[in-house]
Amino acid sequence: MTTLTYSVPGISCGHCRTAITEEVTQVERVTGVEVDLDAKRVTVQGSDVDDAAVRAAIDEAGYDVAA
Ligand SMILES: [Cu+2]
Repeated sequence: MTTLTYSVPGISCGHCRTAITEEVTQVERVTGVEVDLDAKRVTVQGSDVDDAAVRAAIDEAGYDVAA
């Protein structure tokens, strides 16, 4: 089980949460996505999840990962 976290400053509302969740959920082997609106953080769980694929999915949703 892998847990990856990403800081995404552009997150501001429920729409952001929905957009990011929909994209990241489609990444292979991802079993859970949490978007924390206050912390502006995305937490991804799964088994052997590809970090680059998650970053690409967040980008696809229209958001930039801070680091
Ligand atoms: Cu929003």
